[in-house]
Amino acid sequence: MTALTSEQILSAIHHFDFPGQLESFARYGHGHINDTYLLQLRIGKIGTMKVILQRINTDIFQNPRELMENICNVTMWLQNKIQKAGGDAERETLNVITDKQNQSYYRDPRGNCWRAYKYITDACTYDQPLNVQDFYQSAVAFGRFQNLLSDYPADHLYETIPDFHNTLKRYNYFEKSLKEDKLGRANTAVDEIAFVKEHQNLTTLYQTKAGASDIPLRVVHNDTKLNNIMIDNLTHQGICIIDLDTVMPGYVMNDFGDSIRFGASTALEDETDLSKVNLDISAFEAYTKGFMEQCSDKLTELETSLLADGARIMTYECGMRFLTDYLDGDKYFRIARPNHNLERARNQFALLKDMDQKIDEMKAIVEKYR
Ligand code: ADP
Ligand code: GN1
Ligand code: MG
Repeated sequence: MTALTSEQILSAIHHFDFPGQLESFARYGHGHINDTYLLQLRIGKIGTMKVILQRINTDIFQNPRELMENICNVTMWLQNKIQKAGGDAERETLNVITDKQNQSYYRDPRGNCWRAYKYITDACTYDQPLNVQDFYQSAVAFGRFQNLLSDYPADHLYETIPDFHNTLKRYNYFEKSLKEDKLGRANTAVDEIAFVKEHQNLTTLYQTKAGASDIPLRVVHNDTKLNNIMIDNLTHQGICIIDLDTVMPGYVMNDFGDSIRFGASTALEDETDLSKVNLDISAFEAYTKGFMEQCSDKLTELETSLLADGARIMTYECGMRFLTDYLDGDKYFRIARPNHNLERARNQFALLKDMDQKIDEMKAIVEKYR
């Protein structure tokens, strides 16, 4: 995506009917995909209000109309259920703010697509859990999210990124990038490339253990990392699941696994000292407990038996995606420094190595909460 100027951002802001006067706007959050801004508005003399404005990454989400239709439908569904349960639909799910034409997003003359959300108040996102109890709470929230969408008609959702968690296709694409090696970077990632090849069996592990049709396709989030959940500042409960761009039919093991990949690591995804990167087994147990309490009754035996493998598969796939993007010239994930994607890949592979050591223990923990 091309860089944005302040004038372009201001012009986009003026196409939305936000209340009050704009006081400031600034880049916000640590997402790798969209451009997120926090807007501060002044209402009258003493009131203030915050709004989230995002430029949708249309290199990745190529059909913003379908993307926003998914998000509007899913958030309306959640708002209904939350209200029926006596909850606060303003805080417990995203709320889209339409533009002045009452559209769910605004396309500017350059083709940039903008959307706005009500700001979730009194809550934060974290790149690492503060403690095991908070991580447990995030599992409860993701398990509940799974539950609330369990009867959502999957065929009403567009596939916003085709084959998003098709690990085998991701592998094939990795091989293609490696063969092309457009930037001549392959010789700087020899060990990482070998690691991906050695773990190739993970690309079809679900299918090896089960017939493809035995694993149910469910409406899942598909990007369940900890910084996609707002944690309430006071209660420390997971109050709202955000980043709904990839809500589509998928496997529940991947949602479970991606949360573990990100939140049960002893280090940040960006950590370069690999001696610090391990699977925190007590965090794994806390997450498993919270998730299973919320939705174990909905899962088949097969799904439950594959949850721990889901963590290995998501870690492998994510590392492979970072490495592929490094080979491709950093076109997908936002980077902050050269080699960032290679470093991220190394981090994921260090984590996977530790998971490989601990997989029996992980499976025993899942059994305990079955
Ligand atoms: P990306 O797809 O780039 O990860 P996200 O939708 O996850 O974008 O947003 C990036 C960050 O912005 C989140 O991690 C969160 O900190 C913040 N954020 C997004 N939506 C909201 C919201 N409605 N209220 C408060 N913070 C938000
Ligand atoms: C991206 O959008 P964000 O930052 O929450 C990516 C995920 C990766 C993750 C790795 C749409 O998530 O698939 O697992 O980075 N999202 C998309 O941190 O590709
Ligand atoms: Mg995000």
